[in-house]
Amino acid sequence: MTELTLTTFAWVPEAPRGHVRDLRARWVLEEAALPYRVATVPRREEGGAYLDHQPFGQVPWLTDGEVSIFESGAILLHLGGYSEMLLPTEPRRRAEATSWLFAALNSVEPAAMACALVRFSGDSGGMPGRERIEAFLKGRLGHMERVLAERKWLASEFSVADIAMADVMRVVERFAGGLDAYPACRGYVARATARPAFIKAHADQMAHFAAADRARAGRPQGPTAASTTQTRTGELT
Ligand SMILES: N[C@@H](CCC(=O)N[C@@H](CS)C(=O)NCC(=O)O)C(=O)O
Repeated sequence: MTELTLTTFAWVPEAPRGHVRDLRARWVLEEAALPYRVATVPRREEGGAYLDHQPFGQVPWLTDGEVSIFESGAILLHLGGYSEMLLPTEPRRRAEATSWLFAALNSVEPAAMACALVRFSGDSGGMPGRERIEAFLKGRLGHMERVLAERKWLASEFSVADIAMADVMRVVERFAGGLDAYPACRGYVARATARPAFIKAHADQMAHFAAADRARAGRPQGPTAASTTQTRTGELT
């Protein structure tokens, strides 16, 4: 097997910790028990090498030997290929998993992000379009509530679709109004995030940024390139 390297930011402020999208990649890597290392880029780096891997200057991206993949959904699909459970090969089951994966990223995440952005903007209620944006998210969550009231996972078994959907719903819970009105969605997030792979992935991301805080505290000024790497054991080197 070739070496898997996941690249994320060297450091981010407190607020997004636990939600930086490398979490989705860490989660699938842990579910599939794949060894990997973590590499970092500074948050605002500009220039060829970075943009060659992630054309929007974002994280995460993954390299699998010579293959470089950006977009968390594409990373989930790529790594799901290493696990029959996470991305089944039987056509009907695969279609279920891929449909729900795209639903998470294409039908629910845009509404969640729009709502979170409105709230981050500090708007106290007067922003034009706010009600529409909130209604958009409510509509999507209403449909997800109906679906999740009747099933444990989106496809027959836990799959890459659940990693994406549960992570999107975590954003709703924390940054976009919460899930009080959606008990089935809330229960689904609780089920997904109780999985040992999520717990490990989340702890590793938090430890990664805590280590970056310590490194910064020992330096006179802000973020610069770091070459932190991290193994599945969570050790920083
Ligand atoms: N659609 C992308 C979104 C990636 C994304 O938004 N990454 C954030 C971190 S979670 C980022 O890099 N933000 C900095 C920026 O957009 O400049 C994916 O799912 O991978």
